[in-house]
Amino acid sequence: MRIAITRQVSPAITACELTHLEREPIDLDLAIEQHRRYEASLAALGCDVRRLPAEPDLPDSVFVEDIAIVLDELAIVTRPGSESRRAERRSVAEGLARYRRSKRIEAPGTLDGGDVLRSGRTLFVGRSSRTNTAGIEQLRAVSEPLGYVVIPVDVTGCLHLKSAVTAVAEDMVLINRNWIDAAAFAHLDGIDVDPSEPHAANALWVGGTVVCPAAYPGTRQRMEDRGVVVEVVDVSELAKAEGGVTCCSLIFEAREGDRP
Ligand code: CIR
Repeated sequence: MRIAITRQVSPAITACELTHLEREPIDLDLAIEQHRRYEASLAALGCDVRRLPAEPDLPDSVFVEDIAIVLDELAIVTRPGSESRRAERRSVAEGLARYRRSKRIEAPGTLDGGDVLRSGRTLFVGRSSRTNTAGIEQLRAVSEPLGYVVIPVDVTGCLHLKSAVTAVAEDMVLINRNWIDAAAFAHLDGIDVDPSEPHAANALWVGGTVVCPAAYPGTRQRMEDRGVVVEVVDVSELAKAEGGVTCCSLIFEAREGDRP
């Protein structure tokens, strides 16, 4: 069974962290409705969607991806690079406890889940404004004994590694080469985003389908031309908070013995 951990949009989202975007008004009711439809898409793609308790006072708490890395063997609770997001950890750690044992990233390390892209047993990790070398080395120390290989990737033009590259099939990535050092992905098949849609590389591959924002029809066409099956969701309001489609869930396989 595939689990998708989510959390409802906080009414405080209007005070979210912003790094590369100018603040724009967010329609809260629409954001909540778009998030509900996003969850419905995940359910339709075979996920058992489980909502964490709401955190109404934490503006970015809908973006659960940044707070943990869930590997098959264990969960790693991150230490987000943005101090305002560190209080999100408690309830994420509690919510994951039934599925995995966990480790934590400790100071001085910082790591956002949005900087970790898993491809098989490889963990590409963005070195970004949110994730530092100490955080990457702690992730390496925890995961390499389990058989993972950690590959740091410099992120220059965007918030997280997964703002610029995501997996859309087993050996295929959707990529914006202008924002990262793309050399690490040279061995994988690549689909470049439509040049007029630089933010389109954040897509969510789940159950053989790629969930992609309605705002990027050119990139969607490029994927369909390559045989990728796409499901479109409108996440315009979450995008104003610098969030994409990977950010709003933690998706992993449940294992036998997990408590329901
Ligand atoms: C932040 O700046 O932390 C939030 N406003 C957006 C986080 C988006 N998360 C992600 O890309 N994984």
